[in-house]
Amino acid sequence: MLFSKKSVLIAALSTLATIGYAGSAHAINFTVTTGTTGLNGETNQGAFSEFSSLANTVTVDFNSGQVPSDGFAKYSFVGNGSSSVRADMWAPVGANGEKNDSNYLAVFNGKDVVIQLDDYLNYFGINWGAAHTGNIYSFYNGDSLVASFSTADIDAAGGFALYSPLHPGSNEDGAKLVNSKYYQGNGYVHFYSTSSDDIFNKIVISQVGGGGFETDNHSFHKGTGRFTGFDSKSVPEPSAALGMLAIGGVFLRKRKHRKSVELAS
Ligand SMILES: [Ca+2]
Ligand SMILES: [Ca+2]
Repeated sequence: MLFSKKSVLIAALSTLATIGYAGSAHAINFTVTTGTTGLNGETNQGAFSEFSSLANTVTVDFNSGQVPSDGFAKYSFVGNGSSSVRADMWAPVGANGEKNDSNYLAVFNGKDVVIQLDDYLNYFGINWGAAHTGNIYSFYNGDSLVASFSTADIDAAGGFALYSPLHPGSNEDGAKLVNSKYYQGNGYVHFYSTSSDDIFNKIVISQVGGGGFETDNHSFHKGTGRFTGFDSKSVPEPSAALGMLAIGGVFLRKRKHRKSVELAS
C-alpha cells in the first residue's frame, strides 16, 4: 500500500489529536531507547529489545538472509522495488553504536513489507537505523488502520537514541547535526498499545520517497490488552525502564538514556 503525503499528514494530525485527550486516551504509543545486546550478549548484530526475553515475545533477526514466511509472524513483500534482506554499511547499529555485521531488512519506495500476525499484539519493537524522511510504520486490526508513525514523529518526540558516525546523512527527518555534519538516527523504538482498543494483528512497513528504511531485530509481544512491560514492576531491566511510563498519552523521558555519539571533527 502506498501512502500519499496527505494521508501521512492526516495520520500525524490524528495522532496528535489522540494524545490531546489526556486521561481518556487510547492509542499506540512509542518510546525510544538504545536497546540492548542480543540474548547471548551479541553486540555485532544491531540492538535488541529490552523485552526480548519477556514471555510471549518472538524476535525476528533476519540472520537467515530471508524474511520468515510462516510461523507466528508471516512477512511478505508487496509491490515492485528493491526491498530485501541484506547486509551492508546501513545496517542499524548496536546499543552502544557498534557496527552491525548481520543481515537486516531494508525497505524502499514502492515495495512494502506486510507482516501478518497469527495472534493479536500489544507491542512491536524494532531496531530502527539509518533513519530517513518517509520511513513509515502502520498498525492494523484486520484491515482497519489503528495508527501510523513516521520518522518525523520520532523527531517530534525527542529524536533517536544515537546518531551514528557509521551513517553520514543530510539535513532531513531523522538526522542530527553533530560537529557540522549530519548523521542519521539509530535506536530501538518500542510501539505499544495503551488499551485493548489498540491491539493489532498486521503491520505494514513502507518507505515514501528516496532513501531506505533499515531495521533489524523485530520483537513481537502477544497480548489483547494494555502492554504492561513499561510498568516499573515488570520491566526486565530497571535501568532502562524509569521515565518511560506513559501518563495520559504523554511520555516522560529520562534524558540520560539518550546518547549522542561524540564525533571527532
Ligand atoms: Ca540481523
Ligand atoms: Ca535510511
